[in-house]
Amino acid sequence: MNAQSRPVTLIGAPLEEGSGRRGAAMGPAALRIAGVDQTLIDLGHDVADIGDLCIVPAMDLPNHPKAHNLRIVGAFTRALESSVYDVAASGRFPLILGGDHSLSMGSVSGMARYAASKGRPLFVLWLDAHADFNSPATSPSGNIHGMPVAFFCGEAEFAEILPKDRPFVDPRNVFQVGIRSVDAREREEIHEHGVNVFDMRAIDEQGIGAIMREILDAVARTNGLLHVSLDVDFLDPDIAPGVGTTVPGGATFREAHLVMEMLSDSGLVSSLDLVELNPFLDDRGKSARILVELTASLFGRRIFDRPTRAA
Ligand code: HAR
Ligand code: MN
Ligand code: MN
Ligand code: MN
Repeated sequence: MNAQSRPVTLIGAPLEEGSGRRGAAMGPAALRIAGVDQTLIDLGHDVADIGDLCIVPAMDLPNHPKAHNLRIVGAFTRALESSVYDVAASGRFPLILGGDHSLSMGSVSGMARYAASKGRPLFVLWLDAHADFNSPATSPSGNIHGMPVAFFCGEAEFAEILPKDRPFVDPRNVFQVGIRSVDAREREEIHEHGVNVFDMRAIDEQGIGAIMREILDAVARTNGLLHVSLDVDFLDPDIAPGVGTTVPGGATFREAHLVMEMLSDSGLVSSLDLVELNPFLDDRGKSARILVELTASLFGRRIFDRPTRAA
């Protein structure tokens, strides 16, 4: 067993302005109430909680007609980019408590800068119903939480949020799993840029275990770092209703659980986002608790240990 062994720093990102509705700003509080810190401590980890980011809107950014609340999302992006980079550079594991998925513009950009400083490639595992590869030009909604992947791959530059010469993620190092809702122009962009997509059909046909082995082998082969971004709507809405954008036919608890166990065994994960939890829509804390359960599996909770797989 090779659980993530670095000390963990929790970073709260109470951001909801990237989504089309209110409520995700309560996500960090709900995850703390569900016991994310104590769960990791009980597993033997050193855990620090630096609290919630507190931002003021970035007034140097424009009001963009096709990127709603750009000044707030942009300010969170800057704050998270630097906070995540600093935490990783201090030898700790950044665990970001969201907040809507636009926060990954900052968290992944921070990890991309950290990986570049180490001369290692950054891979991203995107566990989501949505591909989040829109840009203001392609988005049907103008909601920035549908754009973060295009942003950190350098494909959606809509203002001077971060320096344009920052390290980007190679779209071919992005692995999206659980996808079942993609917009027409977004689909073209994904193909054009070589993002690796495992949609629900791929999970049904190949099984989640085979898909995860393929992804983990790609990361291990190149000595990469792996950032995991877990959107609540990756899960089926029956088990995780606390999210604004439910899509039927999502991952089961068992599939998500195996993803986390295999990630844990790999020892390759460098950082984690827990995003899109909307406690206002949840059913008595059910979705918050599932996120904490899955996080525990990533950090080494086991039913029984397994013999390590032959190389
Ligand atoms: N694709 C749609 C849009 O761009 C919906 C995006 C919803 N995104 C999330 N995160 N909920 O995955 O508006
Ligand atoms: Mn998402
Ligand atoms: Mn989603
Ligand atoms: Mn393009």
